[in-house]
Amino acid sequence: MKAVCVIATGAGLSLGLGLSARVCADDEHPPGPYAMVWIEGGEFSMGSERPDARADESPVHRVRVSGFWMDQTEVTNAQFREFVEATGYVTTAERPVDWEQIKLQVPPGTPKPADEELRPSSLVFIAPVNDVPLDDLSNWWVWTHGASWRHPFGPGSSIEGMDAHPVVHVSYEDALAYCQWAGKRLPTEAEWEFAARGGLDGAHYVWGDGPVTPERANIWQGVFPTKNLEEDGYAYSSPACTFPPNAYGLYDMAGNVWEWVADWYQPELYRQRVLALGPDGVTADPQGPETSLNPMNPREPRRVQRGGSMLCHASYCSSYRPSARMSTTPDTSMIHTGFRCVMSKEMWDERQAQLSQEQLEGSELKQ
Ligand SMILES: [Ca+2]
Ligand SMILES: [Ca+2]
Repeated sequence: MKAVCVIATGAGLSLGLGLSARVCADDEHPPGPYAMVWIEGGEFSMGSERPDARADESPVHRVRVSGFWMDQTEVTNAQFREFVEATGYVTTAERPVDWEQIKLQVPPGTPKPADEELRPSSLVFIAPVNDVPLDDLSNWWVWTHGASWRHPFGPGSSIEGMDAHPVVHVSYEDALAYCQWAGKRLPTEAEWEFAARGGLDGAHYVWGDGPVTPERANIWQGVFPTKNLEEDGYAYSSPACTFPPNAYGLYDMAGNVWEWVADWYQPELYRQRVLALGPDGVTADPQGPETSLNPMNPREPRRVQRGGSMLCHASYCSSYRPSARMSTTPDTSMIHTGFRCVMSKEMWDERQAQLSQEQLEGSELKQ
């Protein structure tokens, strides 16, 4: 199979086949949606019980997913800009914090922060100068007024020249809005892990069981969080298609930016599946639980993110493993968080029918 990476410079919706930019060419499969890869469905072992896996990744159990199209890369700044210009969408990070929403997630009686603190903001990673305790994230996450997808480090910073980088500082709500506009959806957690594994069932990493090297993914080398050696060339995000794809032709399924998936987070999910179906049972096309369960704070619902980021290091989270699960509140935006979309065959067929109809109506108007 010959696959060519696409650095998507637009959503490519006007012609459906993405003729406005370089397109993923794959000489074995028919043309599909712009810059997307067909993932043939199948059955796989979801989760991990290896020593570095966390409790929420086990037990390993069998899951089957139906086929779907998946974005070849994380959604880029150029693609997200096209969406914003078409719709006028304002991201969560660009809006003032909604205290009425936040107060439902914090202990009753928590005083309202000063208006100053509720200004539009997002979380920026700043490496501390000296060693700090690893159990306090506030040592490196800085609530930065004016930080957003357009200004990743706050006012004064920009994404000029970064069209091919993944969009960051997007909330779950933002990711959902983009996918809906593009006629797509977020992948389920099972779809994401199936695709990330690239057919290497049970492997430790998306490239197999070989070691983690700076050539394979944009993660963190050095000592987290104080010293990033940048042996892979990047302290923060890297452009799409910089690192090799997995066996399905998908880029950055390990590292670069975290990717929102559709599901609510429940740490006991896999145990519940095995309890329901037995150890040999196969869960088919799981859509995730109905609600979130966050034992750390039941008032704070969380969605799942997958794939790890440029900030992941073996000593801290090693979340670039395909089974690793992260949970985050849907309104959170951070400098290492983005997403990619998927499209079911039905959605693609519907999209093509819609485009054909629009072209037909256009040609009738010209007559
Ligand atoms: Ca890096
Ligand atoms: Ca990623």
